[in-house]
Amino acid sequence: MKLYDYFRSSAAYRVRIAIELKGLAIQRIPVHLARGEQRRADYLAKNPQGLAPALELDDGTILTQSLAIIDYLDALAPHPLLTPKDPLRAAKVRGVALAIACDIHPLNNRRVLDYLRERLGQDDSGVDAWIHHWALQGGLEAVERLVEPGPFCFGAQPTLADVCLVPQLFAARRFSTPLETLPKLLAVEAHCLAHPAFAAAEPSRQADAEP
Ligand SMILES: N[C@@H](CCC(=O)N[C@@H](CS)C(=O)NCC(=O)O)C(=O)O
Repeated sequence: MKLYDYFRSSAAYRVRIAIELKGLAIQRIPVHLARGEQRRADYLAKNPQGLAPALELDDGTILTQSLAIIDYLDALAPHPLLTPKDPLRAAKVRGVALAIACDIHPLNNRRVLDYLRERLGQDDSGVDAWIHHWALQGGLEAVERLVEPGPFCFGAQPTLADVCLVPQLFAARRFSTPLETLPKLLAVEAHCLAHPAFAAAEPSRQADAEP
């Protein structure tokens, strides 16, 4: 299998964490988002959304969307299972994962920020205000209230919620979003980053990493 990846992509980072937790050997193919490689015809033929990540299976089938890819990996390699079997726990874990992946992350995506700058004429301070507002209010500040006693988001084992949280906090730091209102999430993040699988998936540890 091949993962179309970019070291700084938080959606791809989610998949890298899942791969590392499950101990899978998957080749990484970097797609340089800052240089626009996601919009090249050869990549669009694989992922018509022009987004990273995408997972190419050995028979050439392409899977898109990080959470769909992680669900597939959970079915393929269920140890550890990232979405618990128990329906109530699964719904809670998905609630946090989807809050991050559907309601927070898309608003700080590259193409959205480019649109704010290039089409709506926002300067850096306007774009920063947008990023910080949507990351925190009704975003990570709500997630702070949804997580349960740790050390992970939902107890003693990592789940899809942690897999989504750690990359979103990485993105928040990259955008200099103030995080002091999120003590529980920062404690979960510290615990995750001490785990070898989370550490191996960190952007700075990837072969395509740049300063
Ligand atoms: N919902 C998608 C989001 C994918 C996504 O937005 N990826 C970003 C990087 S984190 C991307 O490729 N951005 C390129 C762009 O906006 O042009 C997923 O979970 O896979």
